[in-house]
Amino acid sequence: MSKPVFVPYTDRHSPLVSPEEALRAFYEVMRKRRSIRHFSDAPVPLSVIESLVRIAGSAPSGANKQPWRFIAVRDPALKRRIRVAAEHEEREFYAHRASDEWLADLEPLGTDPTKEFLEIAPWILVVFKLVKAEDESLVYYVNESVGLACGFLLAAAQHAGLATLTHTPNPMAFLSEVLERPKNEKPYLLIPIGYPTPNCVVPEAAIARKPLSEILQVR
Ligand code: IYR
Repeated sequence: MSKPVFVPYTDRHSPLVSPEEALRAFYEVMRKRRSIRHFSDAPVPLSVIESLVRIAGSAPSGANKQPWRFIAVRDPALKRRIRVAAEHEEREFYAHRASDEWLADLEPLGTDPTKEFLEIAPWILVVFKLVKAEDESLVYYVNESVGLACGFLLAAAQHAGLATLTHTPNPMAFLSEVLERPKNEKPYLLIPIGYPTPNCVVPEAAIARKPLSEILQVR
C-alpha cells in the first residue's frame, strides 16, 4: 500500500461576483438548453469536440477511475451505419418492444423511428462506460460517474452555444460492433452535437420544468 500524497488546493475557482450573481448568469445559459432533433450540417471543428471531452473528462468518478470512453464520429460512412442500425432497432422498439405506457409518454415529444440527425449532425459522440478498467482493475459507480461526465459535457456544449441531444437507441449493443469496441466498454449514450437548423422546432411538452417547490425540500 502506498501512502497518499496531499497537495495544497490553490487553484480554486473564485468568481469575482457573489454566488447568487454567478448562478443567475449560469441559469440563464442552462435554462435555454433544449434537446433538439433538427440538426444542421454546419461544421464544428474537432478542436471544439476535444475541448468538450476534456471538460467531460474532468468530472468526478468512483476512485478517480474515469470509466469512460468517447468516440467522436464524423465519418459519413460510419454515421450512416450508425443511423441504419439505430433505425432498425427503433422500428422494433416503436412497433413491438415499447409498452403502451411508454409510447403514450413519448407521444407529446413527437419522436419516431426516423433518425435523420444521425447523418446530418456534424458529430455523433458515442459515450461508452468502462465496466472494467483498461488494466483489468475494478471500477466503481460507473453509471453515476459516466452520467456526471455527460452532464458536464452537455453543460459545456450549452455554454459554447452548441446544441446536443441525449439519444438512447434501444438497445444500443450495435454501437460496440460498428465502432469496434473492446469487451470492457459498453454503450452508454449517443450525443449528436452541432447547431439547430434555422427552422428547428422543439416539443412544447419538453419545455416545462418542475417548480423548485416540487423538486427541493429543505429540512
Ligand atoms: N429511443 C427512442 C425512444 C425515446 C425514449 C425516450 I425515454 C425519450 O425521451 C425519447 C425517445 C427514440 O429515440 O426515439
